[in-house]
Amino acid sequence: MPGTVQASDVIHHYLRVKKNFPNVWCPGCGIGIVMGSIIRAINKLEYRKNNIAIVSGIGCSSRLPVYCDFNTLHTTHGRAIGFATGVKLARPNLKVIVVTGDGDAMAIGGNHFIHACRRNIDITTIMINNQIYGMTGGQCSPATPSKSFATTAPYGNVENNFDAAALAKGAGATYVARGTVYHVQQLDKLIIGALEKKGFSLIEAVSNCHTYYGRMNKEGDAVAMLKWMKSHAMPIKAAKSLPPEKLEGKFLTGVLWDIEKPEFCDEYEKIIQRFQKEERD
Ligand SMILES: Cc1ncc(C[n+]2csc(CCOP(=O)(O)OP(=O)(O)O)c2C)c(N)n1
Ligand code: SF4
Repeated sequence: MPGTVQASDVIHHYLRVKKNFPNVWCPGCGIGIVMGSIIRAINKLEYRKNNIAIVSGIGCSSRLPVYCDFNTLHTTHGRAIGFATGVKLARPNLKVIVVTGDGDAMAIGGNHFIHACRRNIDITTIMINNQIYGMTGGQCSPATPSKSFATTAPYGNVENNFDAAALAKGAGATYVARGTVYHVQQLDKLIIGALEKKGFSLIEAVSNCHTYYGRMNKEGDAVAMLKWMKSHAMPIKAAKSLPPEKLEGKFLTGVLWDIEKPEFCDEYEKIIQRFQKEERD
């Protein structure tokens, strides 16, 4: 059923309520908030459910598509973008969305991630960044800040973390944005922007894993971690007019990068058309 669904019907229309609930997430986990944002964005854009494919790897974040009533693929750890690339090439008319964790996307799946950016294939990747491996018990990921604690870093992380959004921009993505699970209305808008963009888009959704990251780093419960997001996120537009000292310790949110570039499936189709024409002539 296309069209905007009444707010009271959204949960039954878009979620596999009877089949897959209750969910596996800890009470207060931010992943459910991201799921709400994705659903509201899809509802607002009036996409038909059957025209959407959501693909994920393995992790707490990657459980998200399991609960959603679209075409869904819950694949192997780190391989979501690889599977999604296959889906997009076989069915270019589908709106393909990847939901992944910072470990799934940046560690084991890092290579798939950078090359999907480089190709500029029309996939929206929503990377839920909770700064840790949640599902397997709180090990370090490439997003775990240096000096912070994890089960694999009981004396503090000695590695440097990197910025997934900056990596996506450098690797060739055309739309890169960052939001948080505290700033829900902004997150909805960023996801709408990403879905409307033709090309590879990344949304980094900063989320809380209070069960592991919060507890090990004495950042408190879900509410305390949400308050931290509120006080440390800085909209990129506001940041432009502020001196560096006011930006100390803050992270930028909003649309960080938005450019136009030829898209991979379109370019690939041109090659197919060219060879088919040559065969006919
Ligand atoms: C090939 C392979 N290696 C490792 C694992 C174990 N594993 C499952 S989920 C996960 C980490 C998930 O972390 P992240 O992607 O950050 O998601 P989160 O659980 O934090 O949402 C790991 C290492 C696996 N399932 N398969
Ligand atoms: S372990 Fe962390 S990421 Fe996983 S459901 Fe619990 S709070 Fe969320």
